Amino acid sequence: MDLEKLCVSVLEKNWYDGFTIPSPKLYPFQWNWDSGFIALGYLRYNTEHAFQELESLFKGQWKNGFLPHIIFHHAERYGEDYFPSASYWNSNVSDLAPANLKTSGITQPPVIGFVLEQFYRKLGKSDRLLTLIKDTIRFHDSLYEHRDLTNSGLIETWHNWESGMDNSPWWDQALDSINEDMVADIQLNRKDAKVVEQSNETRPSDLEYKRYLWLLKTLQHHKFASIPIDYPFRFYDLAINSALIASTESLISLGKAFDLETEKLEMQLTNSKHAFNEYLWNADDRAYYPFDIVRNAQVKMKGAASFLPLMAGVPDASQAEQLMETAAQFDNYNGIPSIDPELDIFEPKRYWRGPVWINMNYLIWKGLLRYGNNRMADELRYKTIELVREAGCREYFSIDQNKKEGYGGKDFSWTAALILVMLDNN
Ligand code: 2M8
Repeated sequence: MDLEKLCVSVLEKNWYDGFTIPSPKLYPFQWNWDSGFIALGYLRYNTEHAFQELESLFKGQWKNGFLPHIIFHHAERYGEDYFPSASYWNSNVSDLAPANLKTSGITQPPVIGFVLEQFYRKLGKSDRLLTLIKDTIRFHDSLYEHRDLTNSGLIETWHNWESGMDNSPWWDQALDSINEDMVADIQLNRKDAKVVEQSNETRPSDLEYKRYLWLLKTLQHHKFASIPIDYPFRFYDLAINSALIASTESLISLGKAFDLETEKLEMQLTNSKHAFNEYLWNADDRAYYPFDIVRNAQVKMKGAASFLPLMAGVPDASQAEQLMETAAQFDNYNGIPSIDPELDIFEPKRYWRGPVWINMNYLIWKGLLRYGNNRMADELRYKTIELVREAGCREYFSIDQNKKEGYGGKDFSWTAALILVMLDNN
């Protein structure tokens, strides 16, 4: 089938009465950053769906502006089809959670701001867009208010699921500190391992899942609003903070177009960019790394998210040049691997521990264009499109250029949506 038609058919198949599931059976609800990418795809051919996608997402917004990572639409019927389920999350431990809609209690990289700038460029002003802009500003305010505990200018990540890169080796040391005794009482009812082929090679292990649930339970005990003093998982994550900065920048230009007050956003942008370079840039390695707040150290492993600051305009010209040289080390792969293949912990098929992801390739492509590196950008775009043409709209892919195969979920929505964007070359 023609690639464009294939991508549209995946999005149509996954459209559920106002929102899009990331992948049939594996992810049967609405996910936060997935929806941002998916809306970009709809913007190419169905702008009504693009609006509805984000409007459905914001139905899950909490009273303090927080935007959770999963919205369990129709939980009464399907709530148990995913693990951890709507009832396991039990977001209503917080009075701030919506009364009539179940959600998770953590968030994901805030991509919506820069997605909305694309809405504006394509469709101009509208009341619907203005409502989404205001909702997104409330979301950002909630992050700065509740997740910047030390006034650093950066947002803290309290769960590996928040980063979107769930089992990245970046989090190993923090997660390993949750020992087997601590998770002894945690029961699993995993659905993912039953849905995905070769799940023992592709999905996280049971012990890893128990640790994720230990973090969930601890946050739940604190109503998802604070952390205990000895909480082991606190990071300045690259994806969350890059997305936040790019989105803040977009909200400033949108704010100006809609005559909104932008002074606070401008202050947030300046502080965050400054702090990003202070904490996350490694001049010796010419790369950005996540920062482990508990252990007060950068986690020195390169991976696709090391290059996301480009699309947020974080590096200055000299840093950008060095960073793009570092990225060139990965020229011979199907895109930028989620973790450096030279490292021992690299795993070719396991989820975020090595393979190529289309959202990362897309965001890095945007970053390369932003810094005028059209040659690298064009190559990455071409490779990404050809990979999906051969392997289909899978969740993620082999890094090996001689093996264009995909793994994990099938009919994966953000792969389909972002390929539509890349085919459009815009
Ligand atoms: C994956 O994460 C979920 C938990 O949020 C899971 O594994 O069950 C990640 O790849 C995440 O980035 C993505 O948003 C989600 C849905 O596609 O799946």
